[in-house]
Amino acid sequence: MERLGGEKRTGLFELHADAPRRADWTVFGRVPHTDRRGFLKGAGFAAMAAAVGAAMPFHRYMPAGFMPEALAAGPVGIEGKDGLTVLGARPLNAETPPHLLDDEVTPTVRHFIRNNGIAPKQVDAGTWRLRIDGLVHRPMDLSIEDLRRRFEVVKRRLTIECAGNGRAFFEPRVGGNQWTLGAVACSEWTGVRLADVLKAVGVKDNVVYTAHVGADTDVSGARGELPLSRGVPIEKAMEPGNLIAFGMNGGPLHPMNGAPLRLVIPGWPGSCSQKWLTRIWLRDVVHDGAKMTGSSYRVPEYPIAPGEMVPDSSMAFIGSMPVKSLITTPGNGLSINGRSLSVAGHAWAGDNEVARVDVSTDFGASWQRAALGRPANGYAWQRWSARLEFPGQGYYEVWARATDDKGTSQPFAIAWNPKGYLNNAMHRIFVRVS
Ligand SMILES: Nc1nc2c(c(=O)[nH]1)N[C@H]1C(S)=C(S)[C@@H](COP(=O)(O)O)O[C@H]1N2
Ligand SMILES: [Mo]
Repeated sequence: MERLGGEKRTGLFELHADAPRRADWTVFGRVPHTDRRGFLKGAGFAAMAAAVGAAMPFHRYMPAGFMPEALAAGPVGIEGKDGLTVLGARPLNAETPPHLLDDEVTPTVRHFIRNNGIAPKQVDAGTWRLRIDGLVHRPMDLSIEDLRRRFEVVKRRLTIECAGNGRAFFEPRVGGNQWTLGAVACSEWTGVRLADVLKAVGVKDNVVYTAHVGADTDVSGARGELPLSRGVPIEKAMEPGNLIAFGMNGGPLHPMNGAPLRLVIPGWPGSCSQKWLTRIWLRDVVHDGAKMTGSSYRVPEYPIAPGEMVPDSSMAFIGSMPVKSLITTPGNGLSINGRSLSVAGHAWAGDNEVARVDVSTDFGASWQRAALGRPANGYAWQRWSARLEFPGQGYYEVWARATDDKGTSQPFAIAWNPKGYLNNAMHRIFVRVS
């Protein structure tokens, strides 16, 4: 099996990911003096058969520049991950099908991956350094051991959701990773409080924003270009829920989830939680790093029609993520014989808490209140469950709707916005009863 994410990504797949046209020529040959692909034969034929797992009887009908589906999605696994759907290989992005997110604490193998660039190849937790500088009284350069020794080490279950989760359901379609439902996770993180470290360095009075720097590199390979560098207002940074994390679910961080050190800033877009963290810079202006400016992580200030464009000046910054829930049991499309069914899932609400979850089996005509657990700690998602009774056989949909403690509920339909953020429409699954 070809693998991504470790150092085992080799052969034709890697070539396809890095240089699709060159991969094409390698396999198919190249029509002399042109950029056109030749025909699959000889060594190319054998290489393709090896890569897709069988000889290809109809290879001569394959369109030019065509990547076999088997290479695009099929036999690609990610080292240390299980069951994730790969949306893209370079940068690597992969989400988790909802029924695999049923655990109260998301196992590391199921935690989604959202990379804007290329992860650092060699990381060493022993020599890793974190610099905290800018407008501080005592700049610091800390090893992970320093963090452990100097600050209280805590364990917290923290929900991270990508702001683009649900983008795939936008109509009209918008560019970017086509996340469906699974760019969310609640792992148990071990680390130190960001606030404790900021207090130790002494944040100056004129600081308004943090700026986060990681060790990943731009896909173009351009040196010094950060694929992502976000920050948060200093008030948000000082909240005790934020961690500088070096542990994940009792083990190390997965290489694609930011090993050996990352921020976890729960409740806000996942992009605030810088992976492969090397520097926190304290600034007296709103940070203007990669994906902080223009329309990035912004939604229109006023309601717009789907497809309508908005000037950047009328786009508002996203802070807290909206209330949302997932049905993780059962999976979509179950057939049952009885008349009743247990359903369960999680709900979360950005900086807020979830106050209630309701479920419907009649397309929202009536609702039944689900049992809802308290969060294990602030910013952990909350478990909900319900027992459903169906009146007779047929096709049903189960809808789940969470409401936060401010009284805001999930909408039926998507509030369309140009960048495809914040889709917290209700999750629906179908069930056939016979
Ligand atoms: N250095 C770095 N940190 C990053 C990113 C990145 O591309 N580079 N992606 C961000 C985004 S957009 C999200 S949603 C979260 C996802 O965290 P995960 O990949 O561990 O699930 O990481 C954030 N931290
Ligand atoms: Mo994200």
